[in-house]
Amino acid sequence: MKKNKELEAIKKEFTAYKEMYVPDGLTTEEQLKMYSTMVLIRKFEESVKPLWMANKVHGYYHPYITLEAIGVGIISHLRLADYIGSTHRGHGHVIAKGGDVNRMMAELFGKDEGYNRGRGGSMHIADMSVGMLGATGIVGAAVAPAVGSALRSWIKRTDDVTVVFFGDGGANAGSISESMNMAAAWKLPVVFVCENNQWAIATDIARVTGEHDLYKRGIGFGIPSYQVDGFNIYDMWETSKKAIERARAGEGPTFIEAKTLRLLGHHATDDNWYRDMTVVEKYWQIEPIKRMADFMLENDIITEEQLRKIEEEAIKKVEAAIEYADTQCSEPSLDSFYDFVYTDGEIIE
Ligand SMILES: Cc1ncc(C[n+]2csc(CCOP(=O)(O)OP(=O)(O)O)c2C)c(N)n1
Ligand SMILES: [Mg+2]
Repeated sequence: MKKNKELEAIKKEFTAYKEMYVPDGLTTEEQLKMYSTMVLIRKFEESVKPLWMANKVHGYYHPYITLEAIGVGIISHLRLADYIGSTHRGHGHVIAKGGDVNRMMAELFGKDEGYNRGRGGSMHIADMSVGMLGATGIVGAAVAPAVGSALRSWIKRTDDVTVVFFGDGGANAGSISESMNMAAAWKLPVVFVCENNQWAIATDIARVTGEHDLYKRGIGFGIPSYQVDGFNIYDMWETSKKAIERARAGEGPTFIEAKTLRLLGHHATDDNWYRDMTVVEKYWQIEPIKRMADFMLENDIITEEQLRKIEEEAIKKVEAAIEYADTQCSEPSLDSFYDFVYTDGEIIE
């Protein structure tokens, strides 16, 4: 009873809340695939904190936990030849685009077999073989290069699309407005995805932004703009479909504000001490994985047995990645300390 009351309260207060339904054109197979990817991201992320506490994983990391529906919902529309630009909270984006969890884990362990030969850590994972242009520790910095990627696509007359993610804090970077203006004027094939979790470290969006419905910024640039329930994968999938089709058809950019609420701390050791936790706790009821699982069970899209199997497979993959990074990979040698700091002067055409 208490639970239902809380849910009703969330529906009133979280204005982006939308009831779930299966959008036209979304197959059961695709739903299961998206669900499996969300679970893999969750298991990967859950494994990192204890590894960090055990001093196996080095450097900062920012979990994508409870944001899974956003990245997975849109990236599920992308082809291998499409591109994404990411944030400092990018593990989920890499996994959804088809990145290799073994190489990701090796990177977090600082090993030579990692994506950046152990030099970059969590915030710098890139994989051009799957169209992952890169995560970045500089907030908002992926957006202008992503518009550059879309410009490349226009110049070369290819039909690939670039999707770029940034947070509500990042949204205030001036370069994002400049990039949106240029993309709109030139009708570039890019989709702007603002992951509005309403917090930028310890700063509440209400303290730094007059207009909290961030999708309205896109409208100012003449870009079709939508606010999506970021906890609801079906809503994210349906809106993203329109956005990707529009970009691929050469009709220009779309702005998606995926509204959510950050439920964990900003990074590994941030315990959210500056927030009212009674507000935060109740939102776990609508976290995207449980919500999708409950919906699929209620609508006979999945069985309990299938759910269990998906979870077991994800855990196995993550355990194998940890085993790989911990026991089969090597520390970069000291001799290679200065490697990759400077180029050898070769000019890449
Ligand atoms: C240009 C720049 N300014 C400040 C920081 C420090 N910083 C790291 S994460 C962060 C907050 C980002 O908030 P948001 O964009 O909402 O993303 P979220 O962490 O909520 O996913 C800040 C200010 C940074 N990394 N880069
Ligand atoms: Mg934020």
